[in-house]
Amino acid sequence: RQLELDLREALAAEEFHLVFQPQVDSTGLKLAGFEALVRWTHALRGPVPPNDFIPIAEETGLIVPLGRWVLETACRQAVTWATSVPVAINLSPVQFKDRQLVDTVRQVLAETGLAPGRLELEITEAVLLQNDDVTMTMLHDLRALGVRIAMDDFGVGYSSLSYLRRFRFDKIKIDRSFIADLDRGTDNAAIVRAMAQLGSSLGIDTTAEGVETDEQLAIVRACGCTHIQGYLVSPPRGAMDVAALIDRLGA
Ligand code: G
Ligand code: G
Ligand code: MN
Ligand code: NA
Repeated sequence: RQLELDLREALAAEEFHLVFQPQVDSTGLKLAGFEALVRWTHALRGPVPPNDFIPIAEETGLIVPLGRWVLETACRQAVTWATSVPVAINLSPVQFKDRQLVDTVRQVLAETGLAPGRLELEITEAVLLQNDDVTMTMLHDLRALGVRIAMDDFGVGYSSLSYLRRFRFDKIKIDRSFIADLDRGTDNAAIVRAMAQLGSSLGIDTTAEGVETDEQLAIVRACGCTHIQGYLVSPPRGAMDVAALIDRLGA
């Protein structure tokens, strides 16, 4: 497939860049971190959505070098920021098939000088679905490096609750489908409240993803979500705009 061939060359051609979306605490709306998201601008096709190329990168294994580039670039940019909030990156389940993953993270932290506590790794339930000892050992080894581990897209998988039992996450990110549905009926608020209470009982933060309106903000705050992320605060922005976001949101 053409996209696969192009993907192979895109890394060398520097066609990727990162955008950063702020995460803020739900009461003061003060900066609490940034999530880095990869973007691909194809020389001929223009922007290619991650939902189109990430699956191909996963099928072909290209997600391993691409993921390393994301990690390196996010860390290198985060050390230049005038804030000490963490930067979060997304890790694909396929990256856990790479036995070098832990070493790569250790190396990149050493090379860039980013404090390990400022790196957050977002994983989805698909990682834990590979319920094998190797994956669990890798998660514990990553944690031992001092990085933070967040459960992304929480609530939409098969057995979210059992995964919380298997690994002590630093953060739960409530999938944005729950937030989008808040305007439609009170059951959805009850579910978000239950997830926030779960986080609170476990002593971990809960981030409501995809908050777009003041009404949604009011509801997730009342539900007890500790943090929010979404277009209401800011869409993901290029590296050049991060300084302005830090100024606007404090840190
Ligand atoms: O940024 P956007 O909403 O278009 O991202 C679409 C999907 O692509 C999301 O599920 C997001 O987690 C994923 N994604 C974005 N950047 C990365 C990345 O660097 N690595 C991986 N594995 N997934 C990413
Ligand atoms: O799967 P993950 O949570 O990593 O995906 C994050 C994606 O969600 C990013 O691609 C980002 O562009 C998108 N996103 C962030 N905030 C909002 C929002 O408020 N509304 C919508 N629809 N998408 C959002
Ligand atoms: Mn994410
Ligand atoms: Na998510």
